[in-house]
Amino acid sequence: MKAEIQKVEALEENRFVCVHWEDGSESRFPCVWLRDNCQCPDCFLDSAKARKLLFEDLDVNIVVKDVALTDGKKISVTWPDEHTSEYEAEWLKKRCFSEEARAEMRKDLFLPERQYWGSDLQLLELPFEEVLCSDESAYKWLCTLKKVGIVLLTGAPARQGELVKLGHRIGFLRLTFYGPTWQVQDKTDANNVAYTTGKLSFHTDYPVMQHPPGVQFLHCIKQTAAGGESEVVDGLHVANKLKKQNPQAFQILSSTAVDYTDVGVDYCDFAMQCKQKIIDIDYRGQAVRINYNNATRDTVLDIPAEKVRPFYAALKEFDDLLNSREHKFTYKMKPGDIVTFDNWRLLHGRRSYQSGATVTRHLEGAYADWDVVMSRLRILRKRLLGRN
Ligand code: OGA
Ligand code: NM2
Ligand code: ZN
Ligand code: ZN
Repeated sequence: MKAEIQKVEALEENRFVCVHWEDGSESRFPCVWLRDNCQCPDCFLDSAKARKLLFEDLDVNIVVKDVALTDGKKISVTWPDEHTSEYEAEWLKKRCFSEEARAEMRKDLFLPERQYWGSDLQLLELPFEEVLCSDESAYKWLCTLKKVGIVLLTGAPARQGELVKLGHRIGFLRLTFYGPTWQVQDKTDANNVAYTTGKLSFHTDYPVMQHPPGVQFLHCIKQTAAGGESEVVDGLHVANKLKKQNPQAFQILSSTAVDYTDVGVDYCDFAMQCKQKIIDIDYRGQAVRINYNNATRDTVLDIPAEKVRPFYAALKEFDDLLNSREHKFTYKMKPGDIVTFDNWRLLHGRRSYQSGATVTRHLEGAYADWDVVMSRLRILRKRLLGRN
């Protein structure tokens, strides 16, 4: 981006600074924001890229005393107390308050674009080893994970401990009561339905946490001959469909707080309780996260009796849509496969399989937080494309 300033002036009783760009467009910057974001060493700690200026020292009614253009690349502002601030053209352009500039910045920072899918999913496969050693591959992995919600890594050694390497690749894994990583296999006195040979219907993991893990990794170490197939569905896509098809059901699922419970011992003893909406929505009413695990949904249901059946009916509609042939994608993991997916967006399940005298199926699982994954994605992007 090459931003050049043609002219700068103070407007509206010096409460705004207006920058006229060479392409004829203009940006208006409120003075209080400019003063707040002075980049001088007194106001800003460059080594931490953080504000030193204290809020109690900020006058929210501040106006500029003087503003001037220093070549085409910088503006200089003098404040009533003679403090001066300099702002670079490119820095200002990115922070322009116009709707378009803010949308652009939002896109850059959060990559909100989603590609919805159903049974037609084109599941991206990347070699595990490449993701570990090549920045291009790791970047492609994380971008697709964000946009599509699922990526399959292939060819990993079929042994425990490989997910820890993936954790190091992004930064670190998310510890939960099931341990830093956890072993999905048939266990006696299982402390979770996942640790049996039973079918797992579509669910998100850990809705019993206030902040459920954003990303899940499942590494197939051993696969059973019959059964044990995996299923995934794009939960946000299906939630959008439900909203169109049955707005009332969507309204119920996005406003009813459902109790979840998980009590037991694993990494240590735990007694988890949480209230979650099955469909979380943002301020515009858009579905942003699914919190649904039928196994850990509590017997306690803290809603008035007359709302109970309508709630179940709404959930049935959603569940039916999730399970419809056009929405779900089925595959079977092979030893060495690592499926990585967005646990806020996808629901996943597995078909039942036969129990045996010895372990016939073994997956190692782990969680990561979206904050950590997005942080790694931004660093890789900067390294590869030279932009933030
Ligand atoms: C789980 C899970 C999937 C599988 O452990 O939560 O969804 O294929 N496992 O066993
Ligand atoms: N495991 C697989 O919500 C859940 O209980 C999901 C979690 C046991 C770590 C299962
Ligand atoms: Zn300053
Ligand atoms: Zn699961």
